[in-house]
Amino acid sequence: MKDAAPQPVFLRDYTPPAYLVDSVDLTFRLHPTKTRVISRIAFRPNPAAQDRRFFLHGEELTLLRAAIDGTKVTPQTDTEGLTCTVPDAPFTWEAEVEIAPEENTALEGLYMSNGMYCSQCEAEGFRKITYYPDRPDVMAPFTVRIESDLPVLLSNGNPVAQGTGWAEWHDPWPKPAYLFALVAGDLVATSGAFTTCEGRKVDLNIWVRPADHGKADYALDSLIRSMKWDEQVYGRAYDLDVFNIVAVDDFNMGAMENKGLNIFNSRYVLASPQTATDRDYDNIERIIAHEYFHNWTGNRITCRDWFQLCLKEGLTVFRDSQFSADERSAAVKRIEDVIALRARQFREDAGPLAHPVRPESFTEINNFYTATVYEKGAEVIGMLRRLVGPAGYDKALALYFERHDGQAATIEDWLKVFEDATGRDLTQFKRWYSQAGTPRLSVTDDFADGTYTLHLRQETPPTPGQPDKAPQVIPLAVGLLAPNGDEVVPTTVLEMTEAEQSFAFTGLDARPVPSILRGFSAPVVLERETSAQERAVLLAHDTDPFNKWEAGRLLARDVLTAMIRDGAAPDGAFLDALAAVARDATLDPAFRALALRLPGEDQMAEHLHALGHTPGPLTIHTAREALKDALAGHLQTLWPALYDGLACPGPYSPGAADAGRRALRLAALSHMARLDGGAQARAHFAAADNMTDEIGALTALLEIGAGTEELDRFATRWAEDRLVMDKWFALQVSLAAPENAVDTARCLTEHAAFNWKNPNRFRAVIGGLTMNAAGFHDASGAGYRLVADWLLRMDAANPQTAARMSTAFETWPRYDSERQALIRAELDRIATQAGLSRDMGEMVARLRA
Ligand code: 0A1
Ligand code: ZN
Repeated sequence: MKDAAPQPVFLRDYTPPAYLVDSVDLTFRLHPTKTRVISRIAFRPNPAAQDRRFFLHGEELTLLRAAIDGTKVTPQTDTEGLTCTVPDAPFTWEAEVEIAPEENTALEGLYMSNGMYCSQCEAEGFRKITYYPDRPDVMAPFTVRIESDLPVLLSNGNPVAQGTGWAEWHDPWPKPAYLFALVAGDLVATSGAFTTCEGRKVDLNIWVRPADHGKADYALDSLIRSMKWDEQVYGRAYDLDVFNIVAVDDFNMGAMENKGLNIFNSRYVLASPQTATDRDYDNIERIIAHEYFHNWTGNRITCRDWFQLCLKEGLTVFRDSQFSADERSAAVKRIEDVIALRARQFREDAGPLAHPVRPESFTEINNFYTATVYEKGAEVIGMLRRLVGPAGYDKALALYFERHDGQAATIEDWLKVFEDATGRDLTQFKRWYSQAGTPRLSVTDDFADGTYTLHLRQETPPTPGQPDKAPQVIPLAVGLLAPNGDEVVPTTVLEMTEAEQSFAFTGLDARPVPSILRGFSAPVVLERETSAQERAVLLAHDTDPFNKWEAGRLLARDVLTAMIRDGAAPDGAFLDALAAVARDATLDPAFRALALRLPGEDQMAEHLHALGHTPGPLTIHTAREALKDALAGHLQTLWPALYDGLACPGPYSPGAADAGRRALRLAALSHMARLDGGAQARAHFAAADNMTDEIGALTALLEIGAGTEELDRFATRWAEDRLVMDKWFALQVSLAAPENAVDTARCLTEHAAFNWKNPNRFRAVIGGLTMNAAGFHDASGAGYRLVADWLLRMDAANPQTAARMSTAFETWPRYDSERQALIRAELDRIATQAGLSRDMGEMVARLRA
């Protein structure tokens, strides 16, 4: 069975489970290579089922015994699971299996990390723990007994009893197996308590290894704020007596929302001012919130099947973005989200891996935890909210929780609550879930007799398997400014539904300057011929902070385009416009720092490709550096003033205000480094008392090709801190000069501390190289070769992490034919490797198509 090519599954083939589960009892006798898992599962035929075949998923298990209602049975097993003859009535299934957590390098199922046992079951990992109907529409209460000498033994739900060498847990809330979790280790907790609005007192614990004690305060604080926020904004209260979070060093993803027992990649839990940057703090807050919010959007209401992944992920990302916007600055959060969306999701949508927010088929579901499902999934919800308004949204969500609590739901269910709550027909809107690709919205305008008309045309380019697209519903937030910058028409939301449509604004005195797609009201690419002059008006005067920033970004993009394509000189008017923003003390420093950030090299490659150009990555890199140098020189008097004026008084605080000051100050420092050879950055590095400043100074130095000594000092100081050392590995590869990047990466893979089986370390070095666009795409093909070598090596140990990294190759269509041939050769080499995983097999097949 396993040797045949893995077959895709299709959304249209869904059938209800043959048997339902009333209860699950599990006993774990933990041992690194001989863990025993004893299961006792109460099954009952599903009246809604179409067939009665009894099949339990199971992979890499040694079945020791099985019984039905106490009578021994001998099921038929293969590499995917087992079948057995069962009664046509409720029955109890018992089985005992053996597994070897220590040998589990895939980090899926039950595995070991630094001496501790932990589990990762989403999406289909539970089948590596015991035989079970491992599908999300089978929900059951779980009771778990853990036997081990390790001091801390945790599972889902509430603690029931414990003694020396054992503990029992019970989770009363029916859940799918992907939310099961188990942790056993020598751990210490940072603890707190929270009383819910329903009066339930909840014990909160963040468990870490003893050496990391003291670094979980921010995570705990973020958790408490998330719990409060979900009560206040969504009316959702927590539903168990304890909420545990565990930090694990070896983890494939960011974190996991297992019921009552979230498991986190330690980089998203551990923080101290000395070891974590502002970005780390921000991520911790966001991801703690994300996993906590899943308790309602994912756990209490889960997905019927994995095609519905966006049901929980899009909604939960949307909710965590709302939370971050409320806790920090909404404007800055929106800009950061859009930067990330464009960098990851638009890139995905434009290449061979493009897929709808709700895919219709997959071979390996782990390959679909993507920016499209998560981030575009969240954008789709943002559009829905804009279309029905905040009150309509709140009404629909209340109905969603009321109607579907305890169920495994679908996107159809989700849209139906909006239709029922608001009376709106969402038939056309649903295309956002089924059509892949980023719509391109071209805009022209005219003005006559006081009437200003916008002419809109939408078109979504073909994507794999979808040559033709139908028009989508696009909520377009628009405001109009007078030529002097005064706002004459405040934000209105136009609803575009046709391929071509016009909207008129009457009663205007003069031709206005339009501010289109305010707040980035839809995930589309806006195409409009605009004068630099108009952009400067928007940059200076737009009341919409997103479009104010966007005007600056477009100016920068056009200046860079001219430099790359035509060899133009840096544009003086642009530098002046940016100077005005950087100088404007009425603006949030965090906003100013974002405005100073030039579009990335990858973004420029994508933009130029869309315009029909294929410049070399080195040309893009050189032009961007030249523009940064020009900016540094043009504002040379401003940088020291910003630098001196923005020092944070008092001790380090991770709050948004101080973080914004540091961001702008470090932006100033990086420009100063281009003028003083790094003198100020060296001093800054030496004096830094927090990791944000330390990394900021080091970045400024590496960007100008300096910093060797500082890198050494950093490594000596932080040798024992693996999360900080990840930064050391990543920074020097991603910021290496293009001609040195591959050698730097190769050299680091030979470093004694390059523990490649640790996903964070692997991502730091190999991922670091793929992020150095000009280095990775070096004309020699050496970057491609090195990455492919490591993908193959990692695939044999950890398919999920390897397959994820293969997306580095998704941009091949935008490069010249020599590079395309080099990439293809590497993809061919991977594809023909014997024993390739299902994960990687699917990825290379899609990449090569
Ligand atoms: N559901 C988690 C992310 C996650 C997904 C898959 C995993 O293994 C394949 C692990 C974690 C979240 O959205 O945070
Ligand atoms: Zn999630």
